[in-house]
Parts: sequence; structure tokens; C-alpha cells
Amino acid sequence: MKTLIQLNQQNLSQLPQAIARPTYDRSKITAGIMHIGVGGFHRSHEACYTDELLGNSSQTNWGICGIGLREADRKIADILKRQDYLYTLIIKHPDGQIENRVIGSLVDFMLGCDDPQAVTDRMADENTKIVSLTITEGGYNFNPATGEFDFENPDVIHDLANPQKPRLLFGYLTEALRKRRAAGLPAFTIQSCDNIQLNGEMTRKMLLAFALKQDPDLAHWIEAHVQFPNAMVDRITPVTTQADIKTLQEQFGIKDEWPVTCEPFRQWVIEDQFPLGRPAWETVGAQFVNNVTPYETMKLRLLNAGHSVLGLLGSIHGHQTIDGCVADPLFATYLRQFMDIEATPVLAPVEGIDLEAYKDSLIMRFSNPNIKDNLARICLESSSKLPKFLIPTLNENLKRGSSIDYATLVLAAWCYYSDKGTSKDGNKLDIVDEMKEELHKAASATANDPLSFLKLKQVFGELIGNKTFTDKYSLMVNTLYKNPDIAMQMQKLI
Ligand code: CS2
Repeated sequence: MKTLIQLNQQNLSQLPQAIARPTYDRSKITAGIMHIGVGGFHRSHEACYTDELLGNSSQTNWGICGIGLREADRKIADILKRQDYLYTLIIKHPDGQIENRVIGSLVDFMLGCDDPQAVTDRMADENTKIVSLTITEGGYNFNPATGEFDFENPDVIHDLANPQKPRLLFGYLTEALRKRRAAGLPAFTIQSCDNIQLNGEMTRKMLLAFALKQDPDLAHWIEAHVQFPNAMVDRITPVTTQADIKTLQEQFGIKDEWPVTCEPFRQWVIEDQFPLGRPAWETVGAQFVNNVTPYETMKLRLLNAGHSVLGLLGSIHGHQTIDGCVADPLFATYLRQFMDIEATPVLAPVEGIDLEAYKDSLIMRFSNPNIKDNLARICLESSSKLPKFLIPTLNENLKRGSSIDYATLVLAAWCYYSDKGTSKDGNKLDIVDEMKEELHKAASATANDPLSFLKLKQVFGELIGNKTFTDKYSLMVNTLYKNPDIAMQMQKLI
């Protein structure tokens, strides 16, 4: 076997021609951005836009310092360090074409659990202008039904008592902002990149709730000085597989321990509130608008909800991937009808966007046969996704007296999935959810009480009190428990 080229700064010039690489001098780049949560999505999205920007402009102060807060982030920390923070982005087109591109915008990485003070010091440094976040829907630490900050979380209790040794994001931000204020420096901008409606406002509300408990005076300063632009972020980024790592080795002789794969499409719509300046991301395709809400709602309720619809129904049916689902005419029709009949009528018009064309493009993106987006990824943490992606649509249709069938069957399927943990043929499903135990417990009482799953108020809110909904849900869940042939119930609706 030929010797592999270890991906790192020194070896960049030895990479095969076919691999695009940073054209700028990385040694001159300083990190004006600190990013918390360096998962696949950050690396296919913000880091990719920023890499392009650094290549196109003379701005050198917008590199990114990645931050992991937890022990679980050690693996990425170690790998990136070995690779001088470089990694390969593998962009897979539907026609089989593949673009490989080494991304250079990450220029440093810090692990909070090793030294929280070093992280808050760096955030408090005047060179840090933006702290951006992808901490997943669950990371915002709010009770989904009430929307309020969860003070019962043991890590929050710890952070309130130990300001200098935080564990969670809000403890870090509060401590860093305290240091900045003490040093007489202006506040950094906090930029959420998660799939949450009004993600900036949500970050603001949660941070203020925490800070108010820990240090009310500082909370008022944060309220007056910190900006939290809302944003809509989009790029389908499946989990990296061993096969992706092997292909880079076999085809190009590159040793990259953790590349990222993604689709060619990407979108980033941001509210322009960056008092300390920002990268000119609009020069590389991001869009700055005054009000991001309509874009966000559209994306969450069509793309993300569409994923959840396919993910839960598809898992029970025995499909493995999103493209596998949309290649099945029953699932493709069901998805489109869910979008047309239930999701679209409750969306506000989006300036400059033709919703029909947007839905067509989503189905094209989902069909990309080279993006093997596993349903296990889609279904993970459903308890923090469905309250944001699907339940709002259901609630609005209930208010209007409109169709709720498509979304209700998904919730019935989710109950079955959480209870049995298998597909209809008895194949085990890998369920990963912070609330896995509670979900399983509530769902497993369904045989005696068809509404038991809905008693989880922090997920379903007041849905259990709505008879129109519970009548339909009981019928669907009972049918599913008698015969887990989900396709039969889907067929009845289309
Ligand atoms: C997915 C998203 O997690 C999910 O359920 O819907 O990760 C989705 O792929 C991205 O938001 C695409 O931008």
C-alpha cells in the first residue's frame, strides 16, 4: 500500500491536484470568531463559507477558533490538532460528481472541560468579535412546552454555584461577558446556527434567564449590550462514515481522520446585527435580511419537519436513508402531501421565494442518491426536534380546523418507535434521545391507555387536551399497535 499523506499544513502542497485547498496564508489568519460545537454541520456550513471568504478577500481577522465544551469533544479536538485544524469537505452531487476541498478557516481549537478559564479568557479577549454556536436543539436548555429555562438541570445548578468553572454554554458566556465588562471591552455578538425558530432570540432569552440568577447586574448589561442575530442555516450533512475516510485514502492517498460529507446546496440567511463587525459573508452567498423569521419558519416546517416525517415513518417501515424513502412512491407522495396540505397553508409568504419551487427543490435534495443520510441521524433527539419542527404546524391546523392527519400519524409512529424500538419487521432501531427513558416509559403504557405517550407535557404541551386531535391519534396508534404496517395507514391518507 502506498504511503498516505497525513493531512496537515506542511503537507498541503503535496495533495493531489484534484483536491482544492486554502489559497490564503493561514499563518496570517487570526480568530475573530469562536465557535462552540464543531460538529459536521459547522464544518460544512459556517466554516465552509468562511474559508471561501478568506480565500476571496484580504480580511485576515475572521478565522475561527473551535471550542468543545465536553469530554465527548476530545476526539475532534485531538484529530483537528493533529491536522493543524484542517479537514476535507466532500461535496457529493446528485450526478455522482464529487468535489473535495480542504477547509482552512479553523485555525485553533480549545477544549473547555480541560480548562474553562482559558476558554472564557479567550472569549473575553478583544480580538474575539463573534461567538457562534451549533449546540443542537437540545443545547438551549429550555423546557419545550413552556419555553422557559430549565433551572433543574444539574449542570445549571453546578454552573450557578461555580461561575469560574462552567460546564454549559450559558455559564461560559456569562463568565466571558463578565470578564469583558470588567475589562471595559464591548460585548461580542452571539450568533446561533441551530435549527430553532428565532434562534438568536432564544439564545438571548436563555442567557438572560441564567445570568439574572447568577449576577443580575451583569444580566442588565448583557441585555443592553449583546446582539443576538437570528439566522436560518441549511446544508444537509450526513454523519461521516468509515467508507468516506477510506475513499479519501484509497483514491487520493490522504489520511484525514474526520472529513465531512455534504450536499452541494447551502443557504444562510442572517439578520445584520454585528456591532463589532463581521465577515463579509454576503460576498460568498450568505444573505443578510432585516427579518429572518419567514425563512426560518419555512425551512423548519418544510425541510426539517419533512425529514422527521420520513425519519419516523420510514424507520418503522424498514427504510434506512432519506433518499431510500423518497425513492419509494408512497413516501414521496406522503411527504409532498404533508407539505402541501398541512405545512404550507400555515406558512406566511416568504419574500422572494416561490414555495412550490422550494418544495420541489427539497424533494430533489432529499433524492440525492449519494447523500446516504441515515434515518438514525434524523430520528436522534426527536424529543427536542418535533416540538420545533412538527408540533407547531399541528397546533395551527387544529386552531383553524384544518387537516392534521399527516402529522398525527407521525406522532403515533413516534410512540410505536419509542415503545418497541423496532421496525415493523422486528429489526432493532438505534434510538438516541436525551429523553429516551421517559419516552419509552410513556409510550409503553399505550396498550392500556392509548393517550399515555401524550402525557409528556414538556414535549406535547397541551395537545392531550384537544379532543379532535386525541380522537384521531388514538385511532391511529391503536391501529398501529394491532398491525405495525405503517404503509397501510399512510396509503389510506394519500
Ligand atoms: C435534520 C437536519 O437533524 C435533522 O433532523 O433535519 O439536520 C437537517 O439535515 C439540516 O437542518 C439541513 O440544513
